[in-house]
Amino acid sequence: MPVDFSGTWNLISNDNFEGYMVALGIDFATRKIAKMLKPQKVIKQDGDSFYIHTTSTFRDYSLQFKIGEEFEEDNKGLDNRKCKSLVTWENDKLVCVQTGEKKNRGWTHWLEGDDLHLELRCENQVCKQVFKRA
Ligand code: ECB
Repeated sequence: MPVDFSGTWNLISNDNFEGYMVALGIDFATRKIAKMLKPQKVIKQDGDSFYIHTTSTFRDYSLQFKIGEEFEEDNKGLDNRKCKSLVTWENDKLVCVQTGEKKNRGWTHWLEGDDLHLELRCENQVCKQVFKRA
């Protein structure tokens, strides 16, 4: 059985989100608000097609992609920088490389027990988020 990330997920931990946001050049006032948030992720997966909607009381972000198909990502409401993104499978992990102005930008999703894990990378910063099923 292939991995299925589908579901509604609530953030339970968020390590070094501050460092990740600083690396992305997010201003102090926005960081202060953003780090208080407990975002929810809704993931809809149909084979290799994904829809990921991250919602919070402050801002929302949605993304649609297919594995192996590069797409333009606008990061609207986040750092607003455009990049070219490509998501691939690495065993049961979903790995996104975001090529653009920022070096070493990307993220990885995987399941561990009943939890959804997300590592967000930018330059030399790594943010680690864990979500539980809603
Ligand atoms: C959308 C909820 C967070 C809103 C934070 C608002 C301002 C901070 C600005 C930039 C910080 C950069 C990223 C925020 C962290 C999470 C949002 C989605 C991260 C992401 O790319 O998730 C992927 C993988 O699930 C799908 O888009």
